[in-house]
Amino acid sequence: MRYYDFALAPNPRRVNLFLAEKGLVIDTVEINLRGGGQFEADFRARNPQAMVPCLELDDGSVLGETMAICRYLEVQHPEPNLFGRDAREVGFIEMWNRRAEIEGFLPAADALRNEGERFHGRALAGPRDYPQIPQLVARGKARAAAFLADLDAHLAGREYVAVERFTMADINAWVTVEFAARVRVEPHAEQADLRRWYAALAARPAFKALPPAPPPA
Ligand SMILES: N[C@@H](CCC(=O)N[C@@H](CS)C(=O)NCC(=O)O)C(=O)O
Repeated sequence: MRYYDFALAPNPRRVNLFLAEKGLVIDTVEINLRGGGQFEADFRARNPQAMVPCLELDDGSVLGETMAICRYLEVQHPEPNLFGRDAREVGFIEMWNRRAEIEGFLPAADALRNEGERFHGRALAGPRDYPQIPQLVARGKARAAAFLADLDAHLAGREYVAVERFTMADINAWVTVEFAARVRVEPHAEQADLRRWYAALAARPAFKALPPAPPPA
């Protein structure tokens, strides 16, 4: 099994936190997205999606998608459980995984990739080029800010996002908040519950071991 990573990019960071929380160490190849490593022939032959993270299994097949990779590994390494032990946990963890990704992470990605030269013609990750749509920058920031506000309200009186213990939903929401900072959407001073939760997770060994995220664009 071989894991293809780029430790600065937000989707691999979700997998990296999952691996660290599980205490898993996997043979890892760093694909330098800033140098176009995702388009090199060898990597594209393995993964025509030209994205990281992905996991090459021992039979040579390649599993893409952050959540699919984490779910695959959770089945192989069930403890500590991060995706739910019963129907209630599974349901709420899945709900917050999807909310974090759809309402926070993807809007922040819209804001990042539809502005500036760096992603000119590359408004979406993947093998196809798409032009930027500048109007998506403001909308993406507004939606990411709304996600942070909703998360702050939800966290009042709660230690963790989905259930009464640390789960994958915390990883997804935390990386979403970290990623939103790259487009200068950050928790407000008065969002005390969001700040408390974010700081508590940042103090966990797995989070402390993560290399710092890139500064705001
Ligand atoms: N839906 C995929 C998205 C993966 C993705 O967007 N990866 C980015 C890094 S965060 C990438 O590989 N970008 C390559 C590019 O921009 O060309 C997942 O959840 O894993």
